Parts: sequence; structure tokens; C-alpha cells
Amino acid sequence: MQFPLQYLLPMDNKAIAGLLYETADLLEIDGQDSFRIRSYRNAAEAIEALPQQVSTLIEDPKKLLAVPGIGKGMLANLQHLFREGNIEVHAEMLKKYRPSMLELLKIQGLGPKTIALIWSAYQVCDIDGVEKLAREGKIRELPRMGEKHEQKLLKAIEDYRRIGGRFSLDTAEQLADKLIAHLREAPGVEKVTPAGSLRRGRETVGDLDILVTGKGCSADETRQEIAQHLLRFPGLMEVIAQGENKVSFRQRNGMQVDVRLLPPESFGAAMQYFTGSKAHNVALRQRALKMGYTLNEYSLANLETNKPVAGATEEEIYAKLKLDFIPPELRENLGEIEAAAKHELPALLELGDLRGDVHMHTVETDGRNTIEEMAEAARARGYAYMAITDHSKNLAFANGLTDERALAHIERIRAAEKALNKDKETKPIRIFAGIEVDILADGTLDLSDSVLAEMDIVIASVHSHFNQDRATMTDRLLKAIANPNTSIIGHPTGRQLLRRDAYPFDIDAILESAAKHKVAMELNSYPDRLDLCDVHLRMAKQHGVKIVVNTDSHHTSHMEKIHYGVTQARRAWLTKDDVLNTLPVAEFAKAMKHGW
Ligand code: DGT
Ligand code: CA
Ligand code: CA
Ligand code: ZN
Repeated sequence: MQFPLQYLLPMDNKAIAGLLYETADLLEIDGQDSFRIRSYRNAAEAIEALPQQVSTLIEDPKKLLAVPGIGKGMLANLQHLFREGNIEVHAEMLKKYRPSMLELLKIQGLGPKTIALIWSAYQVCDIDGVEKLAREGKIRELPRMGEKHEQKLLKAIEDYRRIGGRFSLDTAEQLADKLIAHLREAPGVEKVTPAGSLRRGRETVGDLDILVTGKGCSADETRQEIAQHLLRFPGLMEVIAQGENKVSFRQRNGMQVDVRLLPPESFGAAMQYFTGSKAHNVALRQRALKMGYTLNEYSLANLETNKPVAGATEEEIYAKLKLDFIPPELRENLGEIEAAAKHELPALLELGDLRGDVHMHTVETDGRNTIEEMAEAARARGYAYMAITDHSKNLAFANGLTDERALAHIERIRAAEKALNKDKETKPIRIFAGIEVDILADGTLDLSDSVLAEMDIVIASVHSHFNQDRATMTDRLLKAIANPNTSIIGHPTGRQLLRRDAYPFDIDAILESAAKHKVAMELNSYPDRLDLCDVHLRMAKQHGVKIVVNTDSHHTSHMEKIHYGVTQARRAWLTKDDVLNTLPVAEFAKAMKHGW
């Protein structure tokens, strides 16, 4: 079943710009004149850069017309969008070509012009269809296309399927938060929670699983009402399947969402089942069978009588199976069931354990806020300490610091610390003077040792020459670890999720050396890094290497991303003792200068 596009108010600028970009692409596919296409792209760019929300200006056409790139025609489009919930030509184009066209635009190297060619020759506008054409050698027959294009296209489709089908944790979380807020407004709904990989905190999410319960979920009629409300979710693009207690749909960003409506007495069983992982569930079900129970998404029941013995909460299910409660982050069947049976699960790191965040940039290099603004934001989060760690000169595009500028920056940081702590009424905050210094291609650090020695914290990071071979990269990192000024290796593997793989190196050799030199490994909480990852963090712990959980904030608003790091630390079974920035300020300072 296809569901009409609908966009309910209020839309933010990013969403509006996205729609306008899509409209431009669709018009280009349709072969319309370039002036018209350009007008949509210009408007999209203008709205993306606009400091005020369009939604607050929509009643004031004069102000909108004053924005360069928005003329009378575009104004009419925006007014229609806010009144009717769509942009007319966008809706027309999707009717003509179907929503799958938008997904096709996401394939690397497949632009509107090629898509138009394919459409006019074969009337195909979805990924599966294009892949089939390529395999049958039909793409090469198109004008200006050849066998090479065809091979490239197949490779791009393969790449898209491999990573494009997954989403970063923050994208999934933001969508989940909006959907949960929306569903809470439905009649008869009492609880809405995410399950699946998002609840387990996996570093990327395939599809979103959302569970809903409440009185309204117990009867057909009220379930219908909730489903009707669900279908009015802004940005919902297409309903994939609709059953008695499940609705699956695709959101405008391409993400699939599975929503399940469950009666309260099964909610715990469903939470357990749909949180997964599959491997954890299989092992748990075997344990249940051995104990004379069956376990499914409705309940834990007696094997012989089929009478439920637990189901309303997860806690009672784990308890009946004689297990301590297993936090969702651990449910990967990596020893957690055995540990829970022996009451040996670790007390996992918690957000509140962290006393500081020590990787931050300022306007002096590529950050957006001043030292003072970053420090105030850190204090507002309740931290006892933070560090300013701007880039070094090798990162020229980030305006990295020279020796001289780095020394002057230390002075500024010290002065800011004094000024911010003048008022004895407010909670004191320690501002460490640090640096994120580049590890150069040969493993030396980008600033002189005498300058680095002045720093409270030295984070050494690789930002260039990612293509070195494994042996060279390993030596390079070993050399950086051996520098007596190095306190932390920043985002140690250099991976960028869904974009760039880690550079090759011998992780065991690095961890062994880090343990010896007492150099910490960073857990960079930025959702497209999460570096070290859960697997490497667990290895680090086994090697006796301590971790520092940081955000790498370039703006005050980035500091809240620390919770993604905490989740990954928990997935790695880390406790407070494994993480240095849980220490009180004096002990932490010592660990940075002299090791732990
Ligand atoms: P994803 O969506 O790829 O990021 O990963 P998940 O873990 O969210 O996987 P998904 O959405 O396919 O399924 C959600 C949960 O439902 C999964 O973690 C465990 C449970 N589940 C799904 N299929 C099966 C199954 O065949 N057997 C068992 N025992 N559990 C399943
Ligand atoms: Ca999922
Ligand atoms: Ca799912
Ligand atoms: Zn960095």
C-alpha cells in the first residue's frame, strides 16, 4: 500500500531545504528548464543558511522575500507547504515517478541526468530495477554510457546496500525521539520505547524498532485509532506493511520503522524479544527450555501447561530465568548470560560518573566558540574539569597552531580559567591547557617537545597520510605513544562510520605499548567516529589500557554527544575504574602528565 506524502507542521529549515533540493533533482530528471531547477537549489541553499526558522517568518511575506534566493514563486511554494503540507511540483513529480526515485538519487555517481536517461529508455526508477538493467548490459547501450559506467554503477549499488542501508546512531535517535513524542499523543497510549539495535546502542542502526503499550493496545478498535494517529507522523513517506498490531513504514530519509502495539501484559516479553540481539535471544530461549519454560514475544510460559509465568516486565523474565538483569548494551551473547547467572555482571560506566570532557576545539582553530563559552558550557553540564585541545599547524585548513601560537594559547586558557573562577559563589571548573597535536607521517609530533611539555594534556592524533601500509602505520603510532609528552591517542583508528574505514595497523601492538607507556586511548563520542569501537575497547581493557571518553566538541552544543561514548563503553563492559575522566581533578591531572 502506498501512503500519500505528508508533512505536518512545524517543519524545520533543514527539512524544508531537503525538500527543495529533492524538488530540483526531480525537475532535472523530468528535463525541465535549468533556470527553474536552479531557483529551487538557490532557495534551498538560502534556507539552509538562514538564522531564523522559516516557520516563524511564514506569516511575514516581506521578510521572506527579503531573503536572497526567495522570490514570489518560491514564497507561494513555502506558503503552500505550510498550509497544505507539501510542495506541489514535488508531489506531482513523485506521483509521476514514485518515491523510489528519491532513493535512486542516493547512489554515488547516479545523478539526475543519468536517471533521466534510464527512465526515458526503460521507465525504470528503483534500485533493484537499475541493478537488473546493469547486469543485463542494458545501461551501456544508453547514449554516452559504456561498460565502465555499468561496472561503476554496480559497485556503487553494492556500496549503497552495504553501508547506505544503515544509519548513524544520532540519526536513529533523533527520529526515535520525534516518533515517541508523536505516539505519546495518541489515545490510550501509556508507554513508548525504542527496542532493537538502537536500545542496545549499536554503532549504526538498520531499521528502527518502536514498541507501544497502553490500554488502547488491547482492543482492535483502539489499535486502529493509534495506527491512524501514527500515519500522521510528519515525514512519513510510504507504508510498507500494516497488520493487526504492527505498522512498518519508510521515513523520508530512507529509514524503515517498525512500530508494534502490545497489550500491557506482554510488554516486557516484547521488549525482551525485540531488543535482541538475535544471538542473545537464541541463547536465552535455550536456557528457558532447559528450565521448563518457553520464551517468545508474548510471555515466558510453563512448557507443559503453557501458562504464562512472566511477561509484563523484562525484569521478571530475567529473574524467573535466575539471571541478574542484563543491561541492553550487553545483549550480544558475548558471555553476559553466563555472567548474569553467576551474579558477575560488571557495574557499567554511567554518564554521571564522568567528571570532565577533555577534547575540545575553539575559534582559535576550527571550533565555533571561545574558550570561555566552551568552559561555561562544560560547567553547566556539571563537570569539574575540561580541556581546550585545539589543532596543531599540520592541519592547515583548520588554522592549526604553531609553537608560538600554542604557547600564547596556553596563556589565554590560564587567564580564562582565572576569570571564570573569580566568582566564589559558582562551582569552580579546572580548564586544562591541552593540544590535539598531529602525528606526522613519520610518527613525530607536529609541535616541539618543549612546547608540548608545557601542556597539561597532549592528545596525539592521525589526520593525514591514511594510506600508509600496516607496518608503517603501526610504527608511526608506536613512535607517538613513546613520546613522553603524549597523554592520549585521539580517535585511534581514524574510521568514520558509513564513510571511511580505519587505517590498517596492529591494534595489539599499539595496546601493548600503550599499557607500557601508560598512554590512554580515546573513546571519541562523536557519532560518526565512536573510536575506539566496542570491540577494541574491550581489547584495551584486557591489555590494561585506560580509556578517556571525550566528545571532540567543535561547538558548545556538541558536548551532549558524550552519551554516545558512554553507551559504547558500556557495550565494551567498561566500568568507572577503566575510564580516567571519572577521576577527581588532581588525580586526573597526574594521570595525564605521568600516567596512571
Ligand atoms: P538492525 O535493525 O539491523 O540495526 O538490528 P536489530 O537488532 O534491531 O534487528 P531487527 O530490527 O532485525 O530485529 C529486532 C530484534 O528482533 C532483534 O534484535 C531480535 C529480534 N528478532 C528479529 N528476528 C528474530 C528471530 O528470527 N529470532 C529471534 N530470536 N529474535 C529475532
Ligand atoms: Ca532494528
Ligand atoms: Ca526491525
Ligand atoms: Zn582529531
